[in-house]
Amino acid sequence: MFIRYTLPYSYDAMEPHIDALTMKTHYTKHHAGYTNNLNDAVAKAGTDKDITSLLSSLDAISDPALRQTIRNNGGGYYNHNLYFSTITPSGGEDPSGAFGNLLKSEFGSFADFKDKLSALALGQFGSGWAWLSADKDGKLLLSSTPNQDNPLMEGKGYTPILGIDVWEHAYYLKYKNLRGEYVKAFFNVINWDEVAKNYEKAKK
Ligand code: MN3
Repeated sequence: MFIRYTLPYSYDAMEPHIDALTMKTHYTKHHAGYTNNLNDAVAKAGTDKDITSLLSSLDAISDPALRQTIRNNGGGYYNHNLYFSTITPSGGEDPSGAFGNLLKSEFGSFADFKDKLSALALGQFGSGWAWLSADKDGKLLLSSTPNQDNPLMEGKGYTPILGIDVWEHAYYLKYKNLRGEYVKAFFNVINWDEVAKNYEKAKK
């Protein structure tokens, strides 16, 4: 049975960058919904794969409707575990250490990295995500996906290590149509220590 990531902070912890009602609704309604639907769907499919294997091998689910349900809700489950585990009330600093240096050497500067990831978040038409991912060799990739898709499903060996949720449910209560303001604010709550840990895990 898949269990949601347990929040180590309160719903109002990300104020003023992400408002408490959005956090609460996002976690207790949206994330809970994806998790429940995923658990129902894997019971029907009779699979006990872990979430990474499941999303990396969706083609193995023969029933097309069930495959789509697992894609949407398994993606939602995985993506939101990542989202909620890579934000912190004490964010806002540029990433330091080895991972900070890696971003600089890969993208020119942290500002350039931020511009590129933000552009993907803004350019994603409709609901979706912007991603920073890594492969087993430690190569980084920036991308975006629609719906609850993520780079695991693309089969190119990339694991997402940071995702910006640009579904309207992630920002509309506070930012309305101003997705750009939300994306800017999101950089104030990124937990770079966790992202760096995810990078190390992706390399294994
Ligand atoms: Mn969401």
